[in-house]
Amino acid sequence: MAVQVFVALGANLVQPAKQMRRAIALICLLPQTRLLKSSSFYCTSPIGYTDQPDFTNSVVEISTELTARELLEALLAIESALGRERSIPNGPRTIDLDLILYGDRTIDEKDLIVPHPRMHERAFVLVPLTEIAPDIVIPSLGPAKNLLATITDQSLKRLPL
Ligand code: PH2
Ligand code: MG
Ligand code: MG
Repeated sequence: MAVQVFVALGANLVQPAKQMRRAIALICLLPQTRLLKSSSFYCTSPIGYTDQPDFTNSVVEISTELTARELLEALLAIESALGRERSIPNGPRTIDLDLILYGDRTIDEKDLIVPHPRMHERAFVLVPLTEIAPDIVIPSLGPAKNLLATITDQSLKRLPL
């Protein structure tokens, strides 16, 4: 059965917007998967480890028959194909693809926690998410819009298409 899934994209190295477009094109090629919606791209200040370039962030909605684990593996393979290296945790990257919501499921397994454990405190996820899914509810946490309203200190700018 197909499940509605949201994936958050982020990049801040080597032409970030180009990396994001490539990643979306590769997501479209995944088996048993259809792209439903793609948000605007946003320029966002780094959260956490701040000594790095601004990020480009977006969110896509897909419909997939892949399991959450299969999709996670596929997203990691796309990250590798686009040259992702993991040196500094939360540091600069050519592409980061995070499985943030898998239907209304809650998953807590090794390397696979859904909803993404920090998405509710990150405007760079919630703004593009509510752009394409204004009424989305995050399991156990409530409407994404209400969570976004509590975040006041994170700067982000929508990029022209
Ligand atoms: N990703 C992180 C840590 N900090 N900050 C912004 N603005 N955008 C990101 O995608 C991001 C971040 C870890 O994945
Ligand atoms: Mg991430
Ligand atoms: Mg990640």
